[in-house]
Amino acid sequence: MRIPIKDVTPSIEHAKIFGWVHEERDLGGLTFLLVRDRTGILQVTIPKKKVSAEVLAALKEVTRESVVEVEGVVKATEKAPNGRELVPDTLKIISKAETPLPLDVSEKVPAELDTRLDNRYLDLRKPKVNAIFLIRNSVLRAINEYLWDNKFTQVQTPKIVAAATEGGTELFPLAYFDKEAFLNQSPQLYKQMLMGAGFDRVFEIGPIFRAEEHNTVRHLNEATSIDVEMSFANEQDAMSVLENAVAYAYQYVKDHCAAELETLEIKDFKVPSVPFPKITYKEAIEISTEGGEPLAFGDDLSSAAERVIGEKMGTMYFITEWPTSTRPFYTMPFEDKPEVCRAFDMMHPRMELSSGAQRCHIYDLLVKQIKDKGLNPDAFEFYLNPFRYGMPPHAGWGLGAERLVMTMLDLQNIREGVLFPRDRHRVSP
Ligand code: AMO
Repeated sequence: MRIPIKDVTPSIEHAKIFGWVHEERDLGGLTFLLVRDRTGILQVTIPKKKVSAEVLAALKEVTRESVVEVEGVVKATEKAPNGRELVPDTLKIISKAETPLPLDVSEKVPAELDTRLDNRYLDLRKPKVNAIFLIRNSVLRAINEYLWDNKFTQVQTPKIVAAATEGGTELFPLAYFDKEAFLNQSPQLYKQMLMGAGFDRVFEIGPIFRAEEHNTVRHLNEATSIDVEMSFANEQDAMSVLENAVAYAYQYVKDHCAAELETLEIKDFKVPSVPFPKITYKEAIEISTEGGEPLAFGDDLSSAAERVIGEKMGTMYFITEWPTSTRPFYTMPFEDKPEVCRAFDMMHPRMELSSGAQRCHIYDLLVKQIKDKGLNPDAFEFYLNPFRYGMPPHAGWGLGAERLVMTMLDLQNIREGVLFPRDRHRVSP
C-alpha cells in the first residue's frame, strides 16, 4: 500500500512510496534520491553494492522529476531530513521526465515569474508554491464556514450577462448568438435582485472578469470575488460581517496551516483584531495630503495614497463616507448630506481588499442615479423590476480572494496566488 511521505517514520519497518525525483546526489558508491510527494520529501539511500541489479538499472535511467515507485526498508538516521531514510528493495520508474527540465523544481535556480507561469505545472510542484494554494484553499474554506455559520446562503449567479455594473469600460464582449453579451464583472446586480427575491442573506465565491488594460502586480483580468449581500442591513452591518469573516480566515490559517506557513518561512503570522479602525474618506485624503500625496475631495485614492495612509494606519482598516460621485449608481447616499454615500472600502496597509455599501433600495432614486451616471435605465429593466415590487433595504460587499491571499502571505505579485493567471498578455496556459 502507498504511504504518504510524511508518514514514513522509523517506527515503521517497511514502506512503499510514490513521488517525483526532487534531486539526485551521486557520491560514487552511494546515491541519494530525494523523492517528493505533496506531503514532504524523503531521502532514498542507495548503497550501490548492496542493492539488486534492477534497482541499479532503474537508477541509471532515472531523471529529475520522473515519477517513481520505491519500496524498501525504513531506517532511522541522523543524517537525513526528518531522521529517516528508505533503502530500496525495488525502484521503478513510472513516468520518465525528459531532460533538460524547462524549470528547476528544487528552487536552486531562480526563475522569472513569466518563465514560471509558462511552465506552471512544474512551478506548482515546488513546495513553496504549493503551500500558497493549500493556504488559499483554507482561506476560502474558512470564509465559507463563517458565512454558512452566519446563515448566508451560497448562490451561483450567471457569468454571461447583458449589462455592466462597475462602469461601462471594463467589459469583455462575447459572441452570444445574435445578442450582445459580456462576461460579468461582478455579481452585483444579481445578488441585489436576490434580496428582492427574499433570500435575506447570500454569498457567492466566483470569477469576475475585467478588461483592465493596465498590467500591475495587483490586477488580474480574471479574479475570484467573495460577494456578500444582506437584507435589512446598513453599511455598518456589512462592515461587521466583513471584518469578522477576514479575521476568521486568518485565525483558521493560523490554526490549520502551521506546516504551510513554515514552508513559506512566515514566522510571525498575526491575526488582525476586530473591530478594524474606521476613518472617513475626508480623513483619508487629509492623511494622504499631509504625507506628501495631495488629494482633493472627489479624487480616487491612488496606490501611492493608499500606501501613505496604510503606513499611518498600520493595520486593516475601513474608509467610509465616500463622495457619491466616486461610487457606482447602486450606492445609497446619506439623506442629510447626499454628496457623500454609505460606501466603504476595506484596506490592508498595502492595498484595497474590498468595497461595499448600503445599496439604494428606493426605485425612483435608483433610476435617477443610473441616469446621473449617464446610463440608460432601459438597459437595467431586469434589475430594476424587483425594486418596484417590495425591496428590503440591503447592504453588501465584494472581497478579492487573490488580494486577500496576496497580502496575508506577503506575496509581491498577485499572480503568485492564482493557479493559471489571466492578464493583459496571458491567456495560456
Ligand atoms: P470592486 O470593483 O471594488 O467592487 O471589487 C471588489 C474587490 O474585488 C477585487 N478586484 C480585483 N482583484 C484583482 N484584479 C482585479 N482586476 C480586480 N477587480 C476587483 C478587489 C476589490 O476590492 N460590486 C462591488 C462590490 C460590492 O459593492 O459588493 C465591486 O465589484 O479586491
